[in-house]
Amino acid sequence: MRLVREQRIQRILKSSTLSRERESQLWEVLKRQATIEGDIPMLNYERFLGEGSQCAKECAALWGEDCSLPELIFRPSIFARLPKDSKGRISALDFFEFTRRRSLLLEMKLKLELFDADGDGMLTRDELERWLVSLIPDLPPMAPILASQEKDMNSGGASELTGTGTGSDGEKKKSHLNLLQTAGIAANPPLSSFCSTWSKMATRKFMFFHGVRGKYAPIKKLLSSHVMVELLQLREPTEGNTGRLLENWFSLEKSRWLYGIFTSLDSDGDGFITPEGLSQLPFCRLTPLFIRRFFEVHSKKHVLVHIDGERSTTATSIQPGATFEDFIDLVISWESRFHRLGLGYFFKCMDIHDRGYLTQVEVYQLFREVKLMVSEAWSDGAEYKEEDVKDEIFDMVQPRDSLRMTLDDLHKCGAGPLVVGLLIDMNSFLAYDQREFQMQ
Ligand SMILES: [Ca+2]
Ligand SMILES: [Ca+2]
Repeated sequence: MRLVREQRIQRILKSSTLSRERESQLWEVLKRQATIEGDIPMLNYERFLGEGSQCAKECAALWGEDCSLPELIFRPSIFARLPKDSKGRISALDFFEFTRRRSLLLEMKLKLELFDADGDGMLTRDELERWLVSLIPDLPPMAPILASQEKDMNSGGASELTGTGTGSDGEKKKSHLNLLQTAGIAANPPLSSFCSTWSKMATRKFMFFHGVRGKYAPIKKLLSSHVMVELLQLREPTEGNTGRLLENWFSLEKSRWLYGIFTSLDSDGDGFITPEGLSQLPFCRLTPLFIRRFFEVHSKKHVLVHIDGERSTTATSIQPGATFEDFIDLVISWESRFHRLGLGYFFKCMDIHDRGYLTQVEVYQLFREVKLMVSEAWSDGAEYKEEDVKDEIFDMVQPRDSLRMTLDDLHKCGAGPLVVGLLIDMNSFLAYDQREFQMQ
């Protein structure tokens, strides 16, 4: 039964995919049917879908019989939706781009369905990971992974396993490797095996926004997600623009950069970051109060930590420990503070008494920690008054109840990301303060 379903999806996929060749044929048909205005091919409704028009028929012939795409795009409602010129015509290029996007979404839908083993419209974490790995050949910036895998195959196996070595350092690194592998993470992995870490990080982002009880993600939600838009950006040529790639969660550059941060913060290599490690994040300087709350709310695991004493004796202590997944969730939330879920992640930590709202006292307490950090770093923190900052924040948020700020208030006011930054991160506060200074 499952095999029949898979074969059916494969068949539709084959007839639906808009290959490069089909793309150029489609463009040729549209140009032929269009009226050229200046240099711009334009389509009027008669040419688009009117009686006797060949446009829809010729375009539909480019796809196979199993494909429903032509029926979905050659519709009066689609013509009505696209921008018009003064003569009521649409740009052939706009329609072409629209068709490409719809075609890509249909292709993604079918590919996701291929991994939905029980056909209930939901994917498990494992299925999502496998789907993401299957996309790698279609993502040009991921080419180095494929090239590295091919090189390893030709040389008869994984050529580099950084982390192995000789002597006690080598042993320590080996045990680190084992611990991380137990946790499903490859330590300092060679490019060829980074694939698994990449797909875990990629899956984490989809699950953060669309996971149901952290176990399943509905295909419908995945397809309409802003996370999918970000992933599909990797299908477009980037022309070596590393800066742009570093902004994309799914790029190799970004995932290796983040993985590098985790391994450097996990200085003893046990697969966990302690509160001290988290205070060394390179992209923000979190307050001790926030860090304590992070471990209380989002990461409740504890680890045994070895501390080298003054006389080279080794003491141990039990400390909170954040896993790679905890770290990744923190980064996803930090980058998604504009989104209600990202904001909610931080709100839970800032809500010190777990009451669902922040009073003026809590905002005061939170900012006092930022001020202390500024004082320690620059010895001029005293010039900032907790009362003033607290009032400024309540002015920005304008909560419905003037004495209690809820997540709803924070999300609706539009200043949520800024408020979170001002209350938990010294760098955000200093950047905001500097901006005000420059504007004076
Ligand atoms: Ca399923
Ligand atoms: Ca550690």
